[in-house]
Order: sequence, then structure tokens, then C-alpha cells
Amino acid sequence: MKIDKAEVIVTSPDRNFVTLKLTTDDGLTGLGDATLNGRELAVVAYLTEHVVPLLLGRDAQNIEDTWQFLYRSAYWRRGPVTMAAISAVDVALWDIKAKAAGMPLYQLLGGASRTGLLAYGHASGKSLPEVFASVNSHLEQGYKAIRVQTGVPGLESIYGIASNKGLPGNEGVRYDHEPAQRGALPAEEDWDTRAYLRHVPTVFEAVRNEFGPELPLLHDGHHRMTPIQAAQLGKSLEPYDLFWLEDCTPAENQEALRLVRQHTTTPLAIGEVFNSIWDYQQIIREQLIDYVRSAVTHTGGITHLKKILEFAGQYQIKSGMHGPTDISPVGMAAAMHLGLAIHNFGIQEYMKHGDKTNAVFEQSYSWNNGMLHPGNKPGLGVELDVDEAGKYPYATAYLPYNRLADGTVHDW
Ligand code: EZ4
Ligand code: CO
Repeated sequence: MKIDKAEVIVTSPDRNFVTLKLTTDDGLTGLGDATLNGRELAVVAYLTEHVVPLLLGRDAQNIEDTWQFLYRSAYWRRGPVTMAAISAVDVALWDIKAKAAGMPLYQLLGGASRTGLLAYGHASGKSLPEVFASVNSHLEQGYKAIRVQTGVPGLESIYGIASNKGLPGNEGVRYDHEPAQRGALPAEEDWDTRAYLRHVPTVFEAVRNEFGPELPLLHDGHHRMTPIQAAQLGKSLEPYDLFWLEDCTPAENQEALRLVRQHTTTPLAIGEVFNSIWDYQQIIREQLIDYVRSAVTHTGGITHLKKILEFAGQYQIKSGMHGPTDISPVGMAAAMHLGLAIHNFGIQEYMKHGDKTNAVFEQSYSWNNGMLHPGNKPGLGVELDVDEAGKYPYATAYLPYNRLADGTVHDW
């Protein structure tokens, strides 16, 4: 079974997505997600210029060998662009293998370890009444776990607060939280860590009082605190029993989590911007985290993330795969197959895609009563409608960035 064709498909229904489609000489197709939010075309070039020519004529069955070949033969290892490209190849090959076997992918990964995947959604609001309304709306949609992001008095525009403006071209339609914005330059947002640290615990106290002790609540610090500030936040949130505090410090310095860990029992999740097992080596071995945030899309595919999660399992660390709208339905399906199969699944982030996206990517995964399931079609269970995709050409879009009151650039 040889790889006969490799196409890189860029489409922008609601937002930009990069998809790799592999076709074998016996006509089987496989899809892989290669979307890197705000840097999409770098992965397109990496795939088109340097990976596609190496794939043609290769045996589609040898997934591990292809992974090692792409990783080691490049000489230049890791990095988000490289690892997103390798991931797309890896997932497309798993899709093909599972289709050839006539099985949903999770069966090839060992079969189902559970009946479905607990998923969390993103509630947010600038003010407390808006936060409550958003939590209520998520409960009505069936979510059984909810991330809460709040505005901070004095700050105009910050990460994680859903915009009621909707996306350009779709104004007025709320598209949950979609941080990338179309346009030639990244939007500027503002930040003040002390104001944030004062305000967030008051919001969690109010949310716990309103919604009771059982509802799993999550919060994302989005890399903006110093280690001691993160420790302070973890400690001040302890009474509200968080499921996790995510990305409390910048991802580059993994030792920072030692300091955070010394001061708080709030569970910690990190890793959405990590791209290999080497980013996790120290923090898993030293048990500095509780959840691995990597997405299949950004961490070298099923083959590599499975190794990370097996390593994590030795320390009772669980999965909490990244699932924002910038992970395409192909990437989401891959996460669901892996999450259903592994023993140490924790929770899956799940933000619904827009209608245009759902028309481009036909899905067989389901969302029922707060739980996700990848479905039972052979392969990933996602197909791309090329005609629909062709309606939406790439549109330049960037993630925002932060400045402090004095103009200093800050982590976003
Ligand atoms: O900001 O996916 O937990 N989720 C997140 C996301 C990220 C975006 C960046 O592309 O932090 O909203
Ligand atoms: Co995050």
C-alpha cells in the first residue's frame, strides 16, 4: 500500500484550517490536521516543500517508521511547525490504517476504555451576571464540566472572554471564544496581574455559591503569571475546589512549576503549546502537573502523544487534551479516538465549531449529555468536502497580544 497522492488543503470556514489528505494507490484516503493558529502558512510550506515529496511512494502501512523518518531525517528537531506537520502525516496514516482494517481508529489503539469522554466548555463574561448566564447556558447545552474566565475591572479586553460581536462576516453571531482575529495585524489587549489576582477568587467564590460544590470548574491562566504569583492564585482558589488551573506560568520554564507545587494543592494542567515528550520529561518525572494539555495536532500525532500519555500514566497524571476551535474536526476526532482508548483519560476540552466548519468537515463524532464519542465509522470518521472547502480561501488572522499599562509587552 503506497502513498500515491498528498494534498495540503487550506480552508477558512469561520476560521483558518490546514488539512493534509493522503491517498494510497488502492484508493484509501486519510486526513490529518496541521492547523497552527496564526502561523498556518508556515506549516503549509513545511508540508508542501519538504514533506509531501518524501511521502510519495512510501508504504502507507509503516506509521512508526514514517514518524521516525520525518523526525530524525530533518536533523532539526521539534518545534511547533515541524511537529504539527509530522502530526498531520501521522494522523492521516492512522486514518488510512483503520479504514483498511474496517475499524474505528480507537479499536486499533486497543479498544474503548470507557463509554464516552467527559468534555468541558468555556463559560465567560465581563461581569458576574454575564459569567452566571454563560455557565447556565453551558449547563443547558449539557456540559458537565465548565471552564470559567472572567473580565477584570479596569481591563478593557482580555483573553478568554467570548465576544458577542461574532466573527468578521458573521457579526452578531456569538462564536464562543475565538481569540484569533482576521486582519493584517494582531489585536492588542491589556493586562494587569495584580488586578487579576485580586478579582478571580471573588468570581470563583460567587460561582461556587451559585452552582454548588459538585460542578467541575476549570480556569486558564494562559501563561501570564510569575511562579510566585501562580502559587498565590493556586492557594487563593483552593477553597473553590478547581478541577484544574491551566498554564499558570509561561511554558518555557518547566522548573517554575516546582515553586508553584510547593505552595498549592490546586491541580495543575499545562502543555497546549508544548510539542514533544521532551517538554514534559521533567514535569512528569517530578510529578509537577496533574494533566497533560497537548493536542494530537500539535504534538506529533497519535504516535507521539500516546507515548507522552503512557509515560504520564506511570505517575497517575491524566490527559486533558487541548480542544479549542483552532483544532479542526479532524484533530478533534483524533483526540477522541485516543482519549477513548487510553486508560489515563482525564477530560477533553470541547468548543463547538461553527456551521460553515461543520459543512466542510463531515463528522461522525457525537456530543450527548456532556459526553463525546468518536463514532464507529472506519478510520477517524471525518471526511472533507473539497467543494465546500474551496468556497473559503485563507484569510490572514493573528492571535492577540498583551501590553501592560506602561506599554511593556506581556505574555498573552
Ligand atoms: O488560546 O487555542 O485552553 N485553551 C486555550 C486556547 C488558546 C488558543 C490559541 O490558539 O488557551 O483558547
Ligand atoms: Co489554554
